[in-house]
Order: sequence, then C-alpha cells, then structure tokens
Amino acid sequence: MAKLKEKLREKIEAWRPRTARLVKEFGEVKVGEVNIGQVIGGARDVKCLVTDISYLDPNEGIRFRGMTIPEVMEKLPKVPGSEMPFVEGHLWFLLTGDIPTMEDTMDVVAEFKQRQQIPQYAIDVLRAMPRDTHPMTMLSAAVVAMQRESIYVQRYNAGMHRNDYWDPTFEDSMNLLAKMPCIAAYIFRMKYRGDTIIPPNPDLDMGGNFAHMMGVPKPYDDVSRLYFILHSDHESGNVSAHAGHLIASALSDVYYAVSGLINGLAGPLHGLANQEVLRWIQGVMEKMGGKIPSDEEMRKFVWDTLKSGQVIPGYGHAVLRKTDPRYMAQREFCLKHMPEDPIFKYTDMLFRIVPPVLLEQGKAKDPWPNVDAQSGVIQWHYGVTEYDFYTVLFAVGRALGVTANIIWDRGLGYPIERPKSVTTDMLEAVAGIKK
Ligand code: NMX
Ligand code: MLT
Repeated sequence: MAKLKEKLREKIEAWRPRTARLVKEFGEVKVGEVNIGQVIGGARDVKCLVTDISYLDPNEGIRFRGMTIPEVMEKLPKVPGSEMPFVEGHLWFLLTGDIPTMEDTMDVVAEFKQRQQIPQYAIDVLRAMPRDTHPMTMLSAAVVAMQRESIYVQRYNAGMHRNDYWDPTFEDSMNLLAKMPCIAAYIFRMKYRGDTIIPPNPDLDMGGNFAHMMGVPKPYDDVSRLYFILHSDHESGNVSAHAGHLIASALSDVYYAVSGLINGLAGPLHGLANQEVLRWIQGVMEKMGGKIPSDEEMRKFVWDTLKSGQVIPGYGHAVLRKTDPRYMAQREFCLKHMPEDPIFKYTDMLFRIVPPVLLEQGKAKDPWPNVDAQSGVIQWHYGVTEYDFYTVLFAVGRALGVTANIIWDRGLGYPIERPKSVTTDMLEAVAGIKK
C-alpha cells in the first residue's frame, strides 16, 4: 500500500496551498446567491461544497476526475479475460486523479485481500438480527459495529497532528472497503440462500470475489465491477455523499460516516429507488399477466401511478437534465448481453413512454431515467431477484467515492460543516410580507 499512500501524500501536500490561498486571499469572493426557494427547497443548486473527485454537469452527467464514464471504462486497467476494469484501479484513480498502471492496481488488489476478513463479532451482529430485517439495516449495523477497529480514533486519542488525520483515515477506509463486499455477500447468502455462506477466494479481484461469494456465475463478476464503478461517486451534494461528508466533518471516523451514508441511501427518493423500480415493474407485469403491454396500456400505468400521488421510480433527478450516462452504460450492457430479457424490454419501453408523460404532467424538472431505472433489471437477469438487496450493491460502490472524499477532506483540513438556519418569520421579513 506504500505506493498509493505515498502518491496520495504527494498529491495532498501539493494541493494544500491552493485551498489555503483561496480561503486566505479570496475568502470573501461570492460564489452565488441563495433565494427563499432554495432555503425551503432542499438547498437545490446552492454551491456550498467542494470536491475534485467528481463533477456532475446537468447536461452531460458525471465526470470522475474529469473523465466521462466511457473514458474511465476504456482507460482503467482491465481484469484479464473480462470486459470491465478493476474496481481497485478505479479507487486509485478517484484518490489520485491518475490512471494507475496494472502494477499499481495489483497493489490495491493485494491490499484488499489482506484486509477483507470480517471480524466474528460483526458476523454475530448480523446473525442476531431478525432475518426479515432490511439488508440496508444489516449493512449499516455491521459497518458501525466495526467502529471499534478505527485506527484514526486510536491515533487521534494518542494526540496525532491534524496534518496527519488523512493517513489513518486512509487506513480505516481501506480496511472497510475491503470488507464491504464480503459483508454484502454474507448478508445475501444468509438471508436469501438458506444461510449457505461462500468464503472469499483469495485469487480474485474485488468484483470477481464478490460474484464468487454471491454464488452467481460469470458475467456477474463484470456486472459487479460495472456496478461498483458506476455508483462510486456523484459529486458531493447527493444525500449519501453529503451524509458521509457531514458526519466525517465532525471528525467522526469512516465507520460512523459510511454507516450514515448507507442510512441516507436507503431512502426511496435516493438509492432505494432501484428496488422500487423492480417492484413497480413487477406490479405492471402481474397486471398484464406477463405479456408486454401496448404503448397505450403502459402510458395508462404510468399515469395511474402519478394520479395515485406516487413518483415514477428511476426517473427524474435533482441536478441532471438529461438521461443519466450511468443508465446508458447499463443499457449498453443489457443490449449486448440480455437484449431479449423480458424485464429489459419493459424497461426499454418505459424509456420511451415515461419521459413524454412526465413532460405532459409538467412537474418533474428532469423527465429522463436515472441510474436506478436500469440497474435492478441486470441483477434480476442474473438471478439476484431479491430486489430489497439492490441498494446494498449501490452502497458498496458509493463507499468508494465517499471514503475517497473523506480522506481528501482530512488532507485539506476542511472544517466541521455547519450551515445556518433561519426562521419562517425571518424569511417572511426578507420577502417583505412581515415586519
Ligand atoms: N415521478 C413523479 N413526479 C416526479 C418525479 C418522478 N419521477 N420526479 C420529480 N417529480 C416531481 C417532484 O415530486 C416534485 O413534485 P412537487 O412539486 O409536487 O413536490 C416536482 O416533480 C419537482 O421535482 P424536481 O425538482 O424535478 O425533483 P427533485 O429535485 O425535487 O427530486 C428526485 C429529485 C430524484 C428525488 C425525484 O425526481 C424523484 O422523486 N424521482 C423518483 C425517485 C428516484 O428515482 N430516485 C432516485 C434518484 C437517483 N438516485 O439514485 O438517488
Ligand atoms: C446519486 O448517485 O447519488 C444520485 O444520482 C442522486 C444525486 O446525485 O442527487
């Protein structure tokens, strides 16, 4: 690990003067203004976070370290015999901004293998929970249970210098990231496969090992790699990334922060939408007795959902104003590997039908599909039909980006986050309707 950590040290030290200068010399320069709609409306578009790990352009979609998804997929070192890159190489890229060599990537692969053993007490926590507990609750509980492992806390308590905070945060992050796929697969096999646990295979990379522990054959290893990379980061304002950053800003360790991000991701307006999409499609299929509906029938289902006061899961976005490139990357995979899958056909039909309906309804600012509209379809195709598990996969991916951000937050010495609230009276005064 010395290589990645040394590279990161160089990068952080080189970056610090840029951040310090901005604060010292230009701290009073305005970035934007905030209106009442934004104060009441979930801080939409308020520019008050900084990250260099990814940026979300409304009309283009995500760029990781300046690169689009197709560029990242093309440039990262590939797992031999597979279509997809190493997730471990993507982590190197997120952390350093540089595309790793194969040798760099294999360093991270080796490091994850050494750190992947789940402590028995975390397994005991999982096993003590009722089996019908949601898998996101299980994942969150297992992660926070391991907080006692935090090297950051040990070093903090021993009086570490603040310039060094990022170093044990990096160690904690690597320890946790290596274990998360193992915990996720453990939950899956315990809950849904008759408690038949498959131990890790030390010869495999993160994605390959996850597929192995899930007990799902190829190309599920590539599905996992694709999935973890696509879900890794979506700049800093989304609920899971922001929750992770916020918690860590109090200098809570990454176990607390990642458990918190999992809790935010478990909401149906965020990551849980991927399970809602499958639940909703299954409902439509049941009503249709399995047959593909006509366009008119599908349009009616969409309208019925809207009229019953529900959202169409997998559609819309707080920032994006076009089809999510993560949706397109998964659609490409489906077209290549499973074009005849009946649920994929439904999904593709929805891609045609939903946006015009949402436009006609005139409420959603973004009528296009997001990442969650397509992801469950692939899981279902490869036999992972327990859709309440899908957000766990999102969480394993998202932990990569959030921990990378937290390491940098610590490296650049970002302070505790503390925005200001006002009262309704104050807003009415600002609006000029009350003295
Ligand atoms: N179906 C129906 N109505 C929608 C949808 C949708 N898919 N998307 C937005 N709207 C409504 C929204 O509820 C709001 O209604 P109202 O004024 O009555 O409160 C109105 O359109 C304006 O909302 P927007 O400003 O377009 O969206 P906002 O930024 O508030 O929310 C989402 C963004 C993603 C929460 C919203 O689009 C949504 O609920 N989508 C469905 C759930 C989903 O797919 N979430 C996953 C997002 C991606 N992820 O993984 O996190
Ligand atoms: C995400 O990946 O976090 C979602 O697309 C939500 C968002 O970016 O707001």
